[in-house]
Amino acid sequence: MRIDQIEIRELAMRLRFRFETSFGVEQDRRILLVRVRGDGGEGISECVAGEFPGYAYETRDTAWGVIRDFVAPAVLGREYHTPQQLLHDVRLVRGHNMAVAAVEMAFWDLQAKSLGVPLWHLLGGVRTEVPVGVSLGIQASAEETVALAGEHLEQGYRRVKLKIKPGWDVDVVEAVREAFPNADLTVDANSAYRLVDAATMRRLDAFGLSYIEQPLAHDDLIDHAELQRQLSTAICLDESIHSAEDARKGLQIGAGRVINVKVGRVRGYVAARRLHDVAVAFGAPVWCGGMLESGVGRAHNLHVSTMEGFVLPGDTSSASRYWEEDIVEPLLDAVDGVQRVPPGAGIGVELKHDLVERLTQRVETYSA
Ligand code: OSB
Ligand code: MG
Repeated sequence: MRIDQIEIRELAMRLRFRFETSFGVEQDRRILLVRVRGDGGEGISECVAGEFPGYAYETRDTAWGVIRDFVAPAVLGREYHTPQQLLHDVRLVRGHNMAVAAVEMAFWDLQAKSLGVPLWHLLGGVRTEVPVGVSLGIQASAEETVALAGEHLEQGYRRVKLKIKPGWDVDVVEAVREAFPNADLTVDANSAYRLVDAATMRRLDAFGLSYIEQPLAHDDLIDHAELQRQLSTAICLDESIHSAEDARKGLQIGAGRVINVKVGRVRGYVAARRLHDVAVAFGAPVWCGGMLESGVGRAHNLHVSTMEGFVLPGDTSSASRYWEEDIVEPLLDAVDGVQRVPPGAGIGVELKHDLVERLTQRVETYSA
């Protein structure tokens, strides 16, 4: 099909909670929606670049500029039968994976819709129900964290992930573990530690965590491998993995034993599926990470989670946790800790157009 038009739209949405991590605090979110039109149809995706470059160097503005100046000109007016052909035309754009992924993912949605099948069919998914966990930000006290973890376990979440940073780690994990001896618990440091902090990480071994997510630098594999040798708990890599090749190298040297897959971080579904296949070959479980998405990104996350190797609960919790009102129908809420993959064609959700218009801050359309 021929790519006729690309639209980028920025929405202002406000989270129902303040989300604090080792790299900052977020509550007001800017959501970038990308639409790709061709053959009379339309595909949509959400670009997961943040407002502040604290998780990755990309931001919503760099992503906007890269799509406008480099991705759109390379693909508009071109005829594609596969996403691989589209990716070939943007192969010289180094990095900026979240920007490239947004266009690639919208193309997959467009293709699935034109075939009248759910996106997960094209990905070769094997399940329509996805067990989910929850990612809890840094709270004001350990007591509040215990209470919040309890509420979410009560709601059926299959795993609770606690954000940690130096000074907010062993004590809070100990308190939550003591309150919930059998819960599936994990922590995520978002790169806040260095190898000299290995003693603190080793203390976490006492709490039976399923993994410690990205303890060390965002661009490191070597020190993670050294740390993993010193730990019994598995390390899960997030920020350090930008491709299937990164996953291969990380697993080969033992930098971790689990991988958090974010389709945007790795440049799209083609790369995510390749990464998934690498992880399966190494016997390493993967799971779908979250970036505080609206229903568009959340629906995409549910589709990728249908692939066989996604055996651990993802950060794909209920939309109504995040938003007073989400921008899509049907509402993507978990029931008893399980999200059903929306069964419609493509990503299976429809935009609430009036609400989207009201939330829109800017929109630009590029045509062939
Ligand atoms: O490290 O997984 C992360 C949110 C923003 C940036 C990075 C991360 C996160 C989360 C939240 O952990 C997951 C979610 O609920 O969407
Ligand atoms: Mg993470």
